[in-house]
Amino acid sequence: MTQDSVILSQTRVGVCTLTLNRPDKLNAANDELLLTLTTELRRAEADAAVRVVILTGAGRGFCAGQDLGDVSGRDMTFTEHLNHTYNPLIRTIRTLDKPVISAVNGVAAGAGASLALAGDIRLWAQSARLIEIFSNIALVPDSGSTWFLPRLVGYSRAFELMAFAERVDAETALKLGLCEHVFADETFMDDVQAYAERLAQRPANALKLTKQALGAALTSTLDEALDQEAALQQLAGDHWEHQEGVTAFKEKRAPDFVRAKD
Ligand code: LHQ
Repeated sequence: MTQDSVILSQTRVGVCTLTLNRPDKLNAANDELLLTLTTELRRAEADAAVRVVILTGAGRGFCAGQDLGDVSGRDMTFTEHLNHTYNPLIRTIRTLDKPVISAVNGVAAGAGASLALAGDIRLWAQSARLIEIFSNIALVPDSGSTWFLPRLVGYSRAFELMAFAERVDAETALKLGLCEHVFADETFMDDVQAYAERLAQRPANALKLTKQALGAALTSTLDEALDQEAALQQLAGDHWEHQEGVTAFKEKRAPDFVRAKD
């Protein structure tokens, strides 16, 4: 992977940062970017040295959605295009067995807004903006926006944001629950890295199972969620991490979920 790659990858202290790298176009997505990002996510999942993944953008944008210069003349329908590129990417993020942080450094528009919402945790720079911009070009929100947004802000607010393609600034995003934290632009990636390193110290197996349980619970009944919790708790309880947590508690010390082994 070179500095020219559409996706840059760097792993430090258990944290893999994947950077969308088409800064001249605010990281607007073409097929190469979307397919490479999906491959890199799978690579990070398979790499035992990686415990947390960060998605961010190079330059002043996070992702301006579909590259509008790259759609004309393509031999795929809209449906085929989504099924080939965006949908596998969103599914990969949501099912990856490691936490994914969307580090929204700048404008996130269209499918880029969906990508910003898809992370398990969303961290924003002060100057970041989210725009469900699809209706400006008379399209339907895609890449998961119709699923993510109403769950976060409710149906009517989601509809309004989509209908008017309103710009949501960082302060509003925090209030609406579109992000968990906002950091200063000047120190953004340092703050994100520090947050991710803290997350990387947490019990990886338990977080993997928590992600699975929450993902399933979003579309299940209470009965189904209770059954799912009971099954996943067995997997967590049988893991060495649980033993380490209990032992550390009894010994009145901090647990070591990274180096402790069974
Ligand atoms: C861009 C783009 C861009 C190319 C900025 N493409 N160059 C759609 C179709 C098919 C199937 C799958 O699903 C989808 C889903 C979608 O994502 S639809 C939504 C597509 N995205 C948009 O409509 C956003 C278009 N961009 C904008 O409205 C603005 O650029 C925003 C509001 C994002 C940012 O505005 P500014 O901060 O004022 O930046 P800018 O407009 O000056 O952009 C900087 C450069 O980036 C500029 O190039 P230039 O050569 O003039 O400096 C833009 O042309 C380029 N760029 N977005 N999506």
